[in-house]
Amino acid sequence: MRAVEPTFERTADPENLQHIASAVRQKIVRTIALAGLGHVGGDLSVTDILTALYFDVLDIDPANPLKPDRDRFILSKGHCAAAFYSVLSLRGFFDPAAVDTFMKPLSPLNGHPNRRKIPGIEANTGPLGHGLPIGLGAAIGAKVTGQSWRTFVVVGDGELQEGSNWEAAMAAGHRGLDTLTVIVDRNRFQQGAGTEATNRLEPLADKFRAFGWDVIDVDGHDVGALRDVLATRGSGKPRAIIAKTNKGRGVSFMEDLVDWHHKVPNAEQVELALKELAR
Ligand SMILES: Cc1ncc(C[n+]2csc(CCOP(=O)(O)OP(=O)(O)O)c2C)c(N)n1
Ligand SMILES: [Mg+2]
Repeated sequence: MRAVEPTFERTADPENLQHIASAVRQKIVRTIALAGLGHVGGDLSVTDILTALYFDVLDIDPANPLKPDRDRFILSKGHCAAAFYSVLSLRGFFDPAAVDTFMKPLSPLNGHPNRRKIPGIEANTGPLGHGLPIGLGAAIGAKVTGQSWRTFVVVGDGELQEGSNWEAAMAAGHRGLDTLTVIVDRNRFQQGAGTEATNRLEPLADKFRAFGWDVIDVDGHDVGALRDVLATRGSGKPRAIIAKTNKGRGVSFMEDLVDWHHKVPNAEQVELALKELAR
């Protein structure tokens, strides 16, 4: 029988956060290898963002996932469910061992997150382009009821080619929703190619600014910098954090290679990846 997997407490210490991110990455690689399916490239690019949010920034309680004044988090790039489940379980929302059932028949841990099946999930995502509109609704709800909890949405960069994002961005700017933060996982790749070759996003910061948003650039793998920027609140405007990341971050033979969007590592590659990630 396998040893009980440790979970981690909330921490503001960047070194601790880095240690947790490394554990999350190892769990992602093991999970995807076991399932024989998944989106390892985007999972490894979003890991530090999720770690900063779940292990420090978000006002949440794993023992009471629906506490009314919780911060709301939406992983709009729902194909990165293996990263989300790894983080939620290591934060204590459910047993980390359950992640071994990812995508197995009858498992609640589906390929895309489902709020009816897993505690801590706010919105069902997977079809790209819906997380920001849902987050907009949450932030409007907070504003009209005079509540101060925050809403965070993580979107993929390729995902921003969906027009629904820009309708939501326009409405959020118009309403000055300063409790709303979108984090763009700017890994420069989508499913089969680079974003700029497919449907150019740049100048991305200027686009958000034109819609009435504040924009902050950050190294999306500097977990301490991420926590610092995410912990501060905006004033009068919604915030877009453009997090510069690498698809496949942390595994030398996956980094910045679009093939690893949803390729699955073989046994030898898993061993090598885990060795690199444990450093
Ligand atoms: C509406 C919609 N179209 C297509 C897909 C299939 N799909 C899944 S992931 C993906 C690429 C997403 O790229 P990006 O948003 O950059 O995500 P990341 O690089 O972080 O994996 C696509 C096209 C989808 N999930 N939803
Ligand atoms: Mg991308």
